[in-house]
Amino acid sequence: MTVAEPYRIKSVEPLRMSTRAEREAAIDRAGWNTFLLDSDDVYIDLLTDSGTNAMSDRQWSALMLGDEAYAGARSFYRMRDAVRETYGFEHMVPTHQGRGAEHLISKILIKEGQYVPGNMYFTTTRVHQELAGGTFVDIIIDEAHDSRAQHPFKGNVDLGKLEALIGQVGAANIAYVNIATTVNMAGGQPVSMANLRATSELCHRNGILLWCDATRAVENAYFIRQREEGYADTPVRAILREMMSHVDGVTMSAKKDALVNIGGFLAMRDESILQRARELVVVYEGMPTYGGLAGRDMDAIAQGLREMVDDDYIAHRIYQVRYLGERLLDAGVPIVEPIGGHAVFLDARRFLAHLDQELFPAQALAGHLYVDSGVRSMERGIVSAGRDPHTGANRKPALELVRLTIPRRVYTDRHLDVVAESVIGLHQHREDIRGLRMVYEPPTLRFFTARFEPL
Ligand code: PM9
Repeated sequence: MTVAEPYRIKSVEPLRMSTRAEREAAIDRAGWNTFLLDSDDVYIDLLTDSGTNAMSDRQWSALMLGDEAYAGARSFYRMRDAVRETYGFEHMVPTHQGRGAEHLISKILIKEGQYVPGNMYFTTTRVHQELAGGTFVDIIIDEAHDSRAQHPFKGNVDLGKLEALIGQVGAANIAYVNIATTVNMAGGQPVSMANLRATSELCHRNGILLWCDATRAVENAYFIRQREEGYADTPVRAILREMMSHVDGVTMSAKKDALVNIGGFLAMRDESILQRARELVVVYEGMPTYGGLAGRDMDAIAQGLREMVDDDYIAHRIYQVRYLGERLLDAGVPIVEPIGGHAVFLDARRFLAHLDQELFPAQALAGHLYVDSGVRSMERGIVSAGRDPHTGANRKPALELVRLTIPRRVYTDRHLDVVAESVIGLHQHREDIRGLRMVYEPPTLRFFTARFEPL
């Protein structure tokens, strides 16, 4: 059944079309890194769903209510109340974006030498854990590393892996367990409620805190409604509250689920963690009542938090991602299955089977997609995985992906048809695509600014 947009368009932003010659020059200038392209040179921007959302008329109105007082702004209390209502956490500290919250929680909970298990790494999350002296350990189920495995909850924690780690290093050496919902690097794959509950029981039985990356938890809640027995008639807002009842706190990038362009927060139940967060936020972000955000940003978030749990909104959001994924699957293009919540992930290993992973197949494919049609995507493979901080060797993830990320409420299905046609065309001529050589590599989070040359 077709699911139409549950909104209509009130304001539009013109898009610039470019020629192939212009795009060839632009990708060379950008060192074959789509992060380094200018927005003006991009036609359809599927780099990320982060901060690229279209706000509603109510959010734009909420901006005008922003209280820009340095301390104790009304906007802070409205955001705190919306966090209490949607997630159920008593305490909240705003941050400029998600990694600000990751920085704070890593500093608060990690002692040098401790382990931080999680259901697959995320780039910024892991770097903050490592900078705080921790070591990330992957405890996601094996199916998550296989783009073809059909599992309804590929984001699930493998409880056996977590138990084995606790047995091996001892609960005291585990700083906390961090569970992501949905799992970005696995292809936007959800965690089931049963798995969240069981992980929570295992952690708490061993006196270990369970933290959650709630960046895309609403999308996860919708998958629970669709796929997990007993939730078909439960509103997404109630599923989200139940999910959050199993964890001790969250880091959140409001730039995704919360339908805004900037912002984040750390939320929790425990007052002593709140106290530490308030002490640190003034050093790194700003006062505990603004944490790097303007009052108007906090008001836009407060309104976005209420819109994100609207059942019609989230049903259409997931439908639109599936629409693109199914077009590609029908044409035989290899993608991560099941289709995820925020993006369709091309499997560059199978797409470009003639290229070794050291030749950066996903990075090359993202570059060629841009040259072909002006569509900007993102590498999520060997470049994103970076190097092991202890050995200096390249990490070689099983998943070598190109992410076609759909911003919320921004593009129509016709835009996605253009994307699909370009990807399908490239797939038909895939043998022509050659690898890349990295010519500049920054020390951390290299995918943002590394430069490449075609071989
Ligand atoms: N995610 C994304 O495009 C933005 C930049 S990183 C390539 O997917 C999770 C699951 C994220 C995330 C950002 C952050 C950090 C934390 N967790 O970007 O700092 O997907 O707001 O959030 C990006 P911030």
